[in-house]
Amino acid sequence: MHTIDLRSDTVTLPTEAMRLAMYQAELGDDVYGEDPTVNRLEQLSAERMGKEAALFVVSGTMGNLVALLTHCGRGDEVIMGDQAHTFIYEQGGSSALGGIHVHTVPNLPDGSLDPAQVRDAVRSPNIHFPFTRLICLENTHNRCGGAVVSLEQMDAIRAVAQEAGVQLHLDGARVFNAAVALGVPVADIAARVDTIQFCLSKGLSAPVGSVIAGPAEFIARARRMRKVVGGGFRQAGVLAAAGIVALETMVDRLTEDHANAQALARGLAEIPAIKIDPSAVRTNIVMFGLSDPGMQMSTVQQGLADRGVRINAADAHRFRAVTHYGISAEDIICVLDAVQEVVGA
Ligand code: TLP
Repeated sequence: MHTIDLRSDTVTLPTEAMRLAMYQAELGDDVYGEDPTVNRLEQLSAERMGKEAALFVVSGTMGNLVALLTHCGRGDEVIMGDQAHTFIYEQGGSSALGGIHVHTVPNLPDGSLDPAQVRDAVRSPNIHFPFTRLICLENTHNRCGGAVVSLEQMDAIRAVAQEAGVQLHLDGARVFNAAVALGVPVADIAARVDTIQFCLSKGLSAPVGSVIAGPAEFIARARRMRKVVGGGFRQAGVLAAAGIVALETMVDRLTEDHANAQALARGLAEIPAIKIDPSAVRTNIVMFGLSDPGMQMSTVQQGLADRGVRINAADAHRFRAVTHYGISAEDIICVLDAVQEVVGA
């Protein structure tokens, strides 16, 4: 049976061109700064982001952790959305390993933060309070259904950060999806923040890796932080090679994933047992629920799995389906047939 795996865009496999580039990659010891392929990926990433420098890391989680550890010392505070991936899905790593105090403000359903609430959350100088050092945004926003935070919404938070003398970091795990959806160069998004973390291993289909980009002085300190969390990864050019192919060849095709997500959302909206707002689907993530509260999500998930369709539950009320390289328009038709069969039964 052909499996249609919509659990995440992290399940993407490297392309032929990536495998070839990995095989042929020129390598060296990256801890000595001598892996030419890693150096090329870092330079290309910095250029694409419009930043001075960049650092290759193992994962998005490591990228956010290293960025937060570099921005904040023990007892410093970071403000982020209460639906942020960094808050919910990264084991509280910045608190556990860095003693960083996380202060959340509610995410709005469109993935943005209310500038007034962020301004109120910034601490005034007072012996009772931690120092606010950093604000984090996420674009696209995972738990808000792949929502795209607009440049204007980012500018509003940037203004708050600048006024408060606080740095701004972006969890841009899917920032290329945001750029494609907004129709702007990714550097226009990165220009709104001091530092950014983006993933090569999601929609861009590289097997492993993320990149942090920012000022050269920040990246030099982040490189030390990456080492101390075990991220000095030697002949990493074998992975960076795939990342270069990802950046050079896999960005423009994200429009296909967005179109497939749209088709899935529109199709689901026609099934009475499914609860979905197709207009909320902007990129490659489709969140949907069940109209009948008596219907068990686990039963539906299993029914789909039995038909070769894999999806995850985002929470107790919503499924998440993610389109990606390897999911075709025909697959979407099969998924809709399977959903119809399972929930219509
Ligand atoms: N998200 C994964 C899971 O961890 C939930 C997924 O399947 O979506 N920031 C954002 C916004 C992310 O969505 C993710 C991964 C990360 C950071 C962490 O990246 P990795 O998995 O590379 O550590």
